[in-house]
Amino acid sequence: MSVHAAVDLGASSGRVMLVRVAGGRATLAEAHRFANRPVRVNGTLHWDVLALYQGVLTGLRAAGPVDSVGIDSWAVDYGLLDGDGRLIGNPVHYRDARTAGIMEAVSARIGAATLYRIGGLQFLPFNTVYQLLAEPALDRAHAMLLIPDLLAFWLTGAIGAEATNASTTGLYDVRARAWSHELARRLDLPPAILPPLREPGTPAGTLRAEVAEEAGLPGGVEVTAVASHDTASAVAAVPATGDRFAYISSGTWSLVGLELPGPVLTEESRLANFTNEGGLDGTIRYLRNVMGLWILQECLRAWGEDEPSRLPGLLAAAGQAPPFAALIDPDDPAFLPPGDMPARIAAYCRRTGQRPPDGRAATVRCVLESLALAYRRTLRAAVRLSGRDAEVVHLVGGGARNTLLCQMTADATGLPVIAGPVEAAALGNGLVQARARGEIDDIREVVRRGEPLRTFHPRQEAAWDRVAARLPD
Ligand code: ADP
Ligand code: LRH
Repeated sequence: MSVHAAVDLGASSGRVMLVRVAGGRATLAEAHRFANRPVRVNGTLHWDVLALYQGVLTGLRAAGPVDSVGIDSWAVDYGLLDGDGRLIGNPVHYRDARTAGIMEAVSARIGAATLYRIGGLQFLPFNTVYQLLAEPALDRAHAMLLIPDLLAFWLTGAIGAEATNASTTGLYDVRARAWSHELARRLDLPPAILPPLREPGTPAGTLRAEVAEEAGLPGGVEVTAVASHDTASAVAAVPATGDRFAYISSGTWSLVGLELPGPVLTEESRLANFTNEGGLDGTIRYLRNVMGLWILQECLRAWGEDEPSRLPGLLAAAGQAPPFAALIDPDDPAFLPPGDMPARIAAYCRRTGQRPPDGRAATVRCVLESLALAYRRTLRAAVRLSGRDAEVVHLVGGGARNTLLCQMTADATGLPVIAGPVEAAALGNGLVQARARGEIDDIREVVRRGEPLRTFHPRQEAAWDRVAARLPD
C-alpha cells in the first residue's frame, strides 16, 4: 500500500490529489483545489506563481502523510533563476502578447522545416523558445525552469528539467531525446540555462526541512519526477487497451491525437501543424492543440456565469438549442487571448457570412459543435498522417463531465467515445509515483479497474458528415 500526493496545475485550477494504491487498485481523493487566476500587471499577463506555490503547500498539509509527491502542470511556461537561485521576474502567461511576430521571424531565420525536423512541434506562438526570445532578463539567467520544475526546486532545492515537459519547449531534439544545444546557440540563447534532463519515474529531490515543516510533513519525503507535462500525465492514465485508440485530453485546451512509438516528422505533418511531444516511457504524443473549452470558459466569464454551479443549466439549454445554427473554427487565432469571446464569436460568424448565435444557449451550442467538428478533423488527420488507425476515442479531463460534448464527439467522429477519468492528469501523476516504487506495473490496467467510465455510441452520423463536408479540411 502506498499514498502519493499528485499536484496537478491546470490553466483554470490547481489541485492536490491523494492517490492511494493497494492490491493493484487506486483511489483518488481531492485534498485541496484552488483557482489559478492570471494577473495582468503593467500590461503583461502573468501567472500568480506564489499563489500556486502556496496552494501546493496548503494541499500537501491537507493531504497528510504521503510516500512521495509529484508535480505536473500546463506546458511551455517557465521561471528564470539567477546565479543565487532567485526567481528573476514573475513567470509570464503563454497567452500574453509578448511573442507576437517572433515565431514567424525564427522560422524565417532557421527555416520552419529545420525547426520541425529537430523539435517536431506544432507551431504555436507561445512555445518556450519564442518566449525566451522575448525575454528582457536573459543575460542574468542561470537556469530556465518549467513551472513544475520550478515548484519542485522550491520544494527540494534540486534543479532539473523533466523530459516530457522539456519536449514542449522547441529546444528539445525529439529524436535524440536531449536538449538541442545547437539550436539554442543558433538562436543566441545560452545553452547553459537548460538544466539536466530527468525522466518520469526518477527522483527529483527530497522535501527541504523547512518546506516539510510548513507543509506539516516529515522531512525527506521524495519528490518524484512524474510526466510533468499535464497532458503527458493525462495520456498515461487513458484507460486504453492495445494501441488502436485516439485520445482527447479535454480541459482548458483540447489535445487531440494518438500515442505512437516514434515521431512523425514528414512535410505533410509539419504543414498540418501536428506536434510530437514526449510521453511516458519514450512514447510520442502525436497530437494537435485544439483551442478547447477555453472558449466556453471565456464566454461564461463575459456573461458573469463562471460559477461552476451555472454550467449544467447552460449545457442543458444548449442541448435544446437548434443544431448547426452557426459554426466557428476554434483554432482561429482570434480566440487565443483572453477577452470578450461572445463578441469574437459573433464577429467570426459575420465575417464568414453566418448569422451570429442568438443568445447564450445558442452560443454554447455553437462552441461545442465547433469543438466536436474540430475533434473529427484533427483525429482523421492524425490517423492519415501517422498510418495508425483508431477504433475508439478516450476523452479525459474536465470535458468528460460534459455529456453533450461527449455525445457530439461520438457523433462527429463516428467512433465510440469512452469518457473518463475526469482527473486523468492527477491519476497519471500519482500512478507514475506508485510504479516508481514498484507498487504497480501497468498504469492503464489500474485505471481501467478503478475508474467509472461512460461510453457514448455514435448517432446521427449522416447529419455530422453533411455539416463536415461543408467545412474546409
Ligand atoms: P484544466 O486542467 O485545463 O484546468 P480541467 O480538466 O479541470 O481543465 O477541465 C475544466 C473544464 O471542465 C471546464 O472548462 C468545464 O468546461 C469542464 N467542466 C467542469 N465541470 C463540469 C461539469 N459539471 N459539467 C460539464 N463540464 C464541466
Ligand atoms: C494543457 C497544456 C497543453 C499545452 C498548453 C500550454 O494544459 O499543457 O498541452 O499546449 O497547456
